[in-house]
Amino acid sequence: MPKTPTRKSAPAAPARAHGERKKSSRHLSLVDPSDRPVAQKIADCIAKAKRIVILGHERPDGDCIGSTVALCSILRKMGREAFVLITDPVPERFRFLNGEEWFKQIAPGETFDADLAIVLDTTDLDRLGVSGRKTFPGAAIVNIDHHVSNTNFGDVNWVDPSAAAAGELVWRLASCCNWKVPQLALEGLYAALVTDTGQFAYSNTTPRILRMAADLIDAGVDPEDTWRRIYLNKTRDELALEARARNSLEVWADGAICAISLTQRDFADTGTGPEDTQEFAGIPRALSGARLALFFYEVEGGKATKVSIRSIRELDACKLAQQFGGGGHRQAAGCRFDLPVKKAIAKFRPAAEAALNGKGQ
Ligand SMILES: [Mn+2]
Repeated sequence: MPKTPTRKSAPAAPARAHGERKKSSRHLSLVDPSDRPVAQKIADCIAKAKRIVILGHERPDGDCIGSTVALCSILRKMGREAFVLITDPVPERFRFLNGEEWFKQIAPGETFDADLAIVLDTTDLDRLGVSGRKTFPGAAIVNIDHHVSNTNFGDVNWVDPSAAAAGELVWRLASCCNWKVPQLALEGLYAALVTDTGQFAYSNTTPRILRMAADLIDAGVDPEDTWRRIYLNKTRDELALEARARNSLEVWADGAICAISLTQRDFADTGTGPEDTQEFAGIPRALSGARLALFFYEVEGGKATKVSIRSIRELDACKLAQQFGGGGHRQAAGCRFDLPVKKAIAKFRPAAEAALNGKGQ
């Protein structure tokens, strides 16, 4: 008979009154001495700057919003003039991070006056969604990222693919520099972790990240509340879009590749948009035996198609994406075609099938 681990039921924790915070462990177990040289360089850049702008990638996700809000609120707590620059609106489910007064919406071509730009969670300046380098002329660039395909575009670069999220790097930076982390920043960092690890499920769910999550909860983050706001906050339209996505399912290569797709029509009929699809890459991934999971969706009124790629450990999704000018992580990557969805699929499919056999890898 298999041994069943005995589990003592813990006494129920006393309910914590809303707003009551434990502040015991804001300075944490995560100070890594090898982070010190780069953390010092970044702190020097921040100390010299008068006006700081923080940016993340286009189509912002939980890590992007969470880590930029967190860093902005940390810098503001230090009395610095800092803003988060965005082109795409903050998705509804991340608005509880309520840093909106610091968000500056900026149109492509517009410039912003700052002497330091800190870019988080972004592989290259083309992914900013703004007009890249021209957006902040004259500003020095600090590049903090965890994507393996990062192009080291900054004057100071901290690219650590072993980090689960850009939020982890912000936390390690704050820990190294002994900065105070306000409540909003704690919540932003937790949102960054929970989203980029797939709710602590993906291969980037390291002991370090779980310790960090524990520190954040210790410091006052309510995990259930955060999870509800992010994941249980869908509209009927979004669920209708999800039904369409599930209906579109195709299986190729004897079940090794599972793909879903959405057209402009699907978005128009359900009153939704590509920003409502952030978890959809997980749908084809759930098929038993799928080694590559693909999600194709039309953007820009159907003129272009984006592809989200998820892979098992043995396959390199990033290399597959790079064949089409994209990038990302080993098991989660993406690319884009200037084609409607059907044509994009026709172009991408042979490369996906070849990748199964280790070609182009
Ligand atoms: Mn990220």
